[in-house]
Amino acid sequence: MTGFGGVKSVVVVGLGMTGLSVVKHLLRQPEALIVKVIDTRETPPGQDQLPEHVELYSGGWQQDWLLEADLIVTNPGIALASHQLQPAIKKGTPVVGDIELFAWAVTAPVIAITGSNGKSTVTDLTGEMANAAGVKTAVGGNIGFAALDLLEQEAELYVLELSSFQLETTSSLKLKAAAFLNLSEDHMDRYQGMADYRQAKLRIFDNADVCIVNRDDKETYPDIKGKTVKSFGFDEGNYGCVIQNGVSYLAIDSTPIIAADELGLVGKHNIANSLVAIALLDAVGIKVASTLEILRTYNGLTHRCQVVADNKGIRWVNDSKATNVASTLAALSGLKIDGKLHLLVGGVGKGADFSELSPALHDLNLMMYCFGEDGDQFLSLDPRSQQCQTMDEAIENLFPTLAEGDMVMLSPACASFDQYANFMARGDAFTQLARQYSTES
Ligand code: UMA
Ligand code: ADP
Repeated sequence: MTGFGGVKSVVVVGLGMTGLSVVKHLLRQPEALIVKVIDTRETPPGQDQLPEHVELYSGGWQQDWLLEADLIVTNPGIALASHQLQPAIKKGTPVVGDIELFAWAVTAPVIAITGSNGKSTVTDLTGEMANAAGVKTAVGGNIGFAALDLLEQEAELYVLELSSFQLETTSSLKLKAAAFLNLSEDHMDRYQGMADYRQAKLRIFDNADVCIVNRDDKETYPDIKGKTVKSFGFDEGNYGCVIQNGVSYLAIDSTPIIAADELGLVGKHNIANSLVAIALLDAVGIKVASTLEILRTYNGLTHRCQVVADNKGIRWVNDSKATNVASTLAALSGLKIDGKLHLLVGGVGKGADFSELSPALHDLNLMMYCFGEDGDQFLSLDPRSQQCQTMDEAIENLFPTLAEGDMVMLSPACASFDQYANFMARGDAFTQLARQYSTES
């Protein structure tokens, strides 16, 4: 199935940003589709923007609607394995996501990025570089802008961040180039295990002309033979690093492109992220030389290791986007602090094993504050920890102990849904507290 042929009634499961974009897209179709929405939440986000003539059932499932539908479109937050979807699936009703609808509609070339960490950075950077090269590029997907809404922009190139959730319900997205950045434990409350999670991510390569993989993480390689594979890594090789006269350069096939020290982004993981952006653009024929200025000036997205206050030698760092163990590990690796690190962790753990953090914590002069639903799971990792109900309480406790050279960092290794609408709201709350307290110091 690659279009709406024969479809009369569509049920959208889950409203939010995705559901709204899907409804708008369905209503734009010439087929005069009958659209209904189900959301299991009592007051779904986006309800106020739903056109009046679209029926909404909220606070649970509506089996009759599902069984009568010709097509079901799910929000990425709804697992395909949800038992409530099974009767319709058994009946043969197709279940797709918003990215599949995007695939049916898009006419310009598409690039996509998946992985456990670094997706948003690579997606945004790639979009900025492509635009700088004069290609009108639209950026969206899991990064926080629904893919279907991008179609209104009539771009020459689309760059999509795709989550494993979105890939589960996508089967015909043709990609000029696709990157699988890395695989580390995340979303174990949704998947049976790592193999299951990896298979969802590997779907990005199903219809990709060029597959970009991580030489340091073999789990990112496609299982299927015969694919065009290009790789990135810190050694020489397709997209890699070379040292000339003692200077480390990012390189294509061992030809230096830009010195690592010239990058606007900091941290070893961002050398990898920059190499992926270069690889993706190279795959669609965009000359890297025309994008180098962006690599020099790009300094990242909000909520990712961002210094939000710096007063009297005390830095406050918002890394709210660190929603799993590997991203918090990346934030801790190579940290340079003269004083003490006050690390704020906790939230919804998604079934993760946090013990991998222990060695990284051990080497740091630190105090750890553990808050939220799964905050208690961090207490046993290091004796220098304290449990708090909320992030506000943690900051209230640590503030009187701060000294010059210290850093206060929110890098929670958890999702935010227990106490905040999303990671952005959590990061904004931290930023506000940081600015308020740092001017008091
Ligand atoms: N939910 C229900 N019942 C429903 C519908 C949703 O309980 O009927 C729950 C889901 O469990 C879900 C949560 O509500 O976890 C959030 O749903 P939402 O309505 O806020 O979703 P959208 O606004 O449509 O946002 C989604 C992505 N959210 C998820 O995949 C959970 C956004 O990624 C994405 O930016 C947006 O579509 C546009 O494409 C966010 C995310 O956290 C940033 N993604 C995960 C991640 O990056 O780890 C995958
Ligand atoms: P995602 O969209 O996959 O969540 P982001 O680009 O938003 O990724 O970065 C989230 C966090 O992950 C950052 O705050 C950083 O600490 C960490 N991170 C970024 N890039 C990488 C990478 N290539 N490898 C490991 N961790 C990374």
